Amino acid sequence: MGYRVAVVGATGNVGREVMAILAEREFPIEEVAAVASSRSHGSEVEFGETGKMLKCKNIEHFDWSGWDIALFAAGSGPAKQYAPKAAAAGCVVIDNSSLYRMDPDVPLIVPEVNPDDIDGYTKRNIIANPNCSTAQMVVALKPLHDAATIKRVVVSTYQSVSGAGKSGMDELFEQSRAIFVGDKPEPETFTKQIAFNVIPHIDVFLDDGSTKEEWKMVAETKKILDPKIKLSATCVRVPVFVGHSEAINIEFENEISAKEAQEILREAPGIMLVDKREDGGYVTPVECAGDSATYVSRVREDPTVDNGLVLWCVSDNLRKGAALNAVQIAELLGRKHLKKG
Ligand code: 11C
Repeated sequence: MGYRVAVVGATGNVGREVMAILAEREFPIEEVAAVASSRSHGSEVEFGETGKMLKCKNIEHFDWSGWDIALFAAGSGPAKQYAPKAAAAGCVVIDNSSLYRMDPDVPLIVPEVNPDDIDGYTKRNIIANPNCSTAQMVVALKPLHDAATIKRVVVSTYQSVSGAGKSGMDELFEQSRAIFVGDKPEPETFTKQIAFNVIPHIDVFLDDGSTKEEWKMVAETKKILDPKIKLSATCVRVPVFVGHSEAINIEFENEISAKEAQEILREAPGIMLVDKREDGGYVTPVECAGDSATYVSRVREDPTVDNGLVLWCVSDNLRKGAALNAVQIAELLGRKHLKKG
């Protein structure tokens, strides 16, 4: 016996990945619906690589009653309009947008980090999925925090264009092509040229000079991992199609050596340690794309602070940063609360 699962935003980058991961992980499904805006009405999406084609249902007329779980990957607008309707009809919403993340009545979950927080989902029948750059970072930080208590984190991100959706990927491709053929690259999705460039700006600017992406990393880490952790982030868009990278400096309360950290990370759930201290003995985004793990490389001590470590963390932002984490939340929900069969 399985679940009736609706995937909302099924035609987008993350929605397609949700379909692929549900199929790949053999999530127990009785029925799956591809739900999308009226723009995608009539189009078809494949359920993973099963060959099973699903005709998109129009979200405006979708009847949520009888559906167990809705995985929303459609952005804040549809989440605001339709998630409460789905939740009121008894369908548990797992939302990938930023809309509900900081709502005290909505658990914000990374299953490897704070699985028990999911128990609070009944207050609104909504569970939030974190921002991609936060998700991979907290997976790496959690086991180290358990071992030596993190005081402060300074993180610089190198975020791929797929974080900005299909239009971001198209823009990188088109600008690269334009430069090769001698045309002028026109920025549209991004504020400046992204091909052969980097842009220190993701999401809107806030009054204090930081960006919302940077604020999200601070606020979400506190909610998921520990409100006492101080964090400073600089988020940068780079000309990579898939895979976010992060250089993370960590200051601990207690002593921890690089070797101890490597041993801890080698055993940690969701982490793949690739740290050979030789040419190529680390992971880059190209190798992590399409993979489920959060990779950690270049673990070393930072002698400029007491109990400091530095590491490099890479993950597929569409998977652990979005679709995979959402499906893992659905699995956790099934195990803890919505048992079937
Ligand atoms: C990016 N991290 O790379 C963003 C995308 O809050 O879910 C995801 C935004 C979010 O542009």
